[in-house]
Amino acid sequence: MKHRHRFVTLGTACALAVLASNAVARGIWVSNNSDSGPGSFREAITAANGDTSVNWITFARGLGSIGLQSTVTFDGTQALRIDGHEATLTAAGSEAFDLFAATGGGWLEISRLILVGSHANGIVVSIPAEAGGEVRVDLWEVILTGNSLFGLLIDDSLGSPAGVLLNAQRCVVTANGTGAIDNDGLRVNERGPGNISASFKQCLFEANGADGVELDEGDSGDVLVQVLHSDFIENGFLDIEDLEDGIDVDEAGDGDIVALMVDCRLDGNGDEATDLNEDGTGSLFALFSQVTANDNVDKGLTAEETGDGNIQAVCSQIIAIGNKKEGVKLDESDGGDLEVELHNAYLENNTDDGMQVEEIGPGDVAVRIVNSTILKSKKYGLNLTQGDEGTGLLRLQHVSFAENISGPCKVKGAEVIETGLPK
Ligand SMILES: [Ca+2]
Ligand SMILES: [Ca+2]
Ligand SMILES: [Ca+2]
Ligand SMILES: [Ca+2]
Repeated sequence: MKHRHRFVTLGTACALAVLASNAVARGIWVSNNSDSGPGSFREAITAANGDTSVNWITFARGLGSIGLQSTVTFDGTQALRIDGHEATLTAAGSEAFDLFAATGGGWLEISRLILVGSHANGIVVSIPAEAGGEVRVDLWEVILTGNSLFGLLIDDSLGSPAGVLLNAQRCVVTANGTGAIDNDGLRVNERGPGNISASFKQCLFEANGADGVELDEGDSGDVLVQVLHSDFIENGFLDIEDLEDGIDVDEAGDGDIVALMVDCRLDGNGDEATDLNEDGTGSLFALFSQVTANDNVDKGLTAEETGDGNIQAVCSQIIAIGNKKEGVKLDESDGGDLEVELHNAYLENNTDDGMQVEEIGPGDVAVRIVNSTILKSKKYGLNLTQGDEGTGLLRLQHVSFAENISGPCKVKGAEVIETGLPK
């Protein structure tokens, strides 16, 4: 598998937050790799389930692999910090069970733990129906690999009032979701009130059967996602009827999508590199910088907004080469405007338009492309449509189009202002 992965030494930036706010917090040591019994991980969790003052569980160094006979379930409501010290949890035998489950709705922090080879899910965090506020999950140097269903599932499908706050840093999520269709490397299902707030830093999502990451926010509430220095490579290959994406964000009902993506690579995914879908009332705000999306089986970078609300997107230093549909595609429909700026982009050899922008329903469209090159598209370099009432403006400043088979630009319903050519 091709990827460049970056585990930057952060020194003291580790900053695992101190969980314990009460003075009587206590911890339990995992001292052996038995499935159960004294000193085992299972026994430590059992103790935490029975005593809310247990706030941390630390594995001894060098425990190696722990073959579990069944799921280890934490059902306490307290915050819990688990430091795995590079221990591996895996399934002993062929029975299908999740390796680790948390069902109490407290703040869960897991570091340096490897979860591999479950015949079901790696980790499932089930949010209780009565949970409020934000259920927080922090992952630090967690490896989820070769689990048949989800690598990590955070499930709020009971529609709790709570939102989900997820921080993943320096995590590796690979080769999960190969046992059944629609099982992602990492999935958040959020229902009822509440936001999904997710941050991924220096993470790798590769070769997962469905999406690398899917964030699914179904009712009132926003999706706020930042993705920094992370790669999404060759995900979404399992279901040939419905190939899937590098990162898929679905927001429905009231609420916005706010997406920030910096220094990321999204290559060779089965469907789109990014698939941002904002539905119902609310807008989509996206800032992409230093993002590469090459050789994806459908489109490269895409965002779609329906219902009342706008798209505002700024894309700088974007590379999209060899995608099987458009390199960059933005669709805004129903009430609302579409505004996009593309700076220093290089779009080459995409099998549809290099960039396609469409605004349908009432609202204005404004596109500004600066210092960019769009070449060898199988259709147009740029295809811009103002579909209904509303103004349209396309500003091209130092944009080079070359060898686009249908022509450099197709513009419908928009005034074109072009200045300068690249030096
Ligand atoms: Ca909720
Ligand atoms: Ca929503
Ligand atoms: Ca919405
Ligand atoms: Ca709209």
